[in-house]
Amino acid sequence: MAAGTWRWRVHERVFTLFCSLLLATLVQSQQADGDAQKPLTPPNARRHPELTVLGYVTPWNSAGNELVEIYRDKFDIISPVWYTVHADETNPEHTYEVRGGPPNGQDVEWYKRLQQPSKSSEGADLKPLQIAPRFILDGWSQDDYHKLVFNETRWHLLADAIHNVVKDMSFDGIVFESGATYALAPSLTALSATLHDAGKILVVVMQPVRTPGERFDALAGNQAQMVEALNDVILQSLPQLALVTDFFSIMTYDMTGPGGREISRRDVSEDSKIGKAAAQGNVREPGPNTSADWVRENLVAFIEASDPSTANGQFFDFRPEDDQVARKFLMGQPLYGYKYPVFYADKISGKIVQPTAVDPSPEHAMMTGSAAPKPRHRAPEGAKPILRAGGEPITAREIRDILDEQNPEVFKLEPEGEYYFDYDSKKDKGYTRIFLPTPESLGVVQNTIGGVVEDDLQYPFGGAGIALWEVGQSSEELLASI
Ligand SMILES: *[C@@H]1O[C@H](CO)[C@@H](O)[C@H](O)[C@H]1NC(C)=O
Ligand SMILES: CC(=O)N[C@H]1CO[C@H](CO)[C@@H](O)[C@@H]1O
Repeated sequence: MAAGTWRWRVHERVFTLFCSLLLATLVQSQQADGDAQKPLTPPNARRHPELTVLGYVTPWNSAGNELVEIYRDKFDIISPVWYTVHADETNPEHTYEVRGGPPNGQDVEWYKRLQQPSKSSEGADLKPLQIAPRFILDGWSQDDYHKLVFNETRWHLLADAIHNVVKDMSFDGIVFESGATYALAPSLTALSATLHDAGKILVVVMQPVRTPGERFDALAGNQAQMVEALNDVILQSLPQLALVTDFFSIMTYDMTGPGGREISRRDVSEDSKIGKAAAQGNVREPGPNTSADWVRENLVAFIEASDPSTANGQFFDFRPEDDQVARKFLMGQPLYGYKYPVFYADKISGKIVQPTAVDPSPEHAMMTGSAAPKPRHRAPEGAKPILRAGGEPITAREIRDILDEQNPEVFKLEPEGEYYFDYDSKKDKGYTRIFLPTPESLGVVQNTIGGVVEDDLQYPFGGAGIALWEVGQSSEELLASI
């Protein structure tokens, strides 16, 4: 493997690691305070109390409800993914229809409990959480968007349709998502006014900007231009949206996504079969979910784009106080892993190569029978993993089960602090590579966000937090580390 990865056996040490990380955090915050008088940070305290934390919860990973209650002091805003908004042309009286809601009565009791102040098991006061369900525009055609954008009557119809639900259910606000939010600033201004008049908050979901960095060169001709054009479209809507939005939830997860990413041509020999296919963009490799650098680039891009004084050709009637626009950007962090079916190809010859057997490991060499460790393999030296099929998200609990069952070698990516491992899966008929979030990788991203926030002289619009997608896919270890 490349330098910067190290061999590490999770199975025996995973618990020790989590404990030592927690300990390291405690020691660090003590040192940073430089004040021996201060009491020890309790283990439940947030690592970054200055960052707003939003947690998404979905009906399809229902463990999220309970996890939110156990770790409720880790959150400020909870967004259950419950509502869809439809453009219903057949009924002119109700042009916009909201569907969905809490799946059952227990969900209603759950969110009402979270809206009340409470006490932790140690007797500490727990503040009420804000419940802001997600409303997503579902199945909208280009024509539906067009009609909304150019018709002020419809801005108010949409705002009222959503607000009626918020009012009836006593929510604290909403998270708004659509496929073309960058074009909806006027309509969102009306929605924001309606919600703010009622004391509710508006969180707006935004696509991240893609900054392929060194991989930019590898993108064929106008692909790079298209990425830049889309980035511009997203960022140009920011000055206006920033005036009416309480928070943005930036989708900085799925950096690599189900399709993997294009293999870097530098990594493979040009003359090989795989090199030629790579030159045409036909070979894809798995990649990490997110990276601190990418999150930082996004945060800085969004902060700078939302400053009205730097906005091109835009005119504003008023300039809000700086603190009104602070703490707006909640950077998405994945609480799930990603699972990619792979095979291995030699970087030089491009030939398919088989994994190297590494077991039994020396300390287990004498063990036999059912106690003996499973045979393990690692990616061969000088080979690259290539996607056999699309990747898919995998929950932290499923990852733990695979770790328990397979006892694979786990490798660390520097400097992200992200981990991955490969294993041979009978069910998936071949090798699978899994990228997994860890307390350490979450911590690296949060430190990065915290660092940008502290730099508020350079960025007067600075202010940020995190948006966790999503709590039901997470594990207790991950939530404890927030
Ligand atoms: C705007 O939308 C309303 C409600 O659907 C509709 O009655 C009206 O005709 C529309 N106005 C225009 C100019 O299309
Ligand atoms: C932004 C990015 O892609 N970061 C890391 C991705 O993963 C590779 C290894 O697969 C690292 O080398 C990069 O730093």
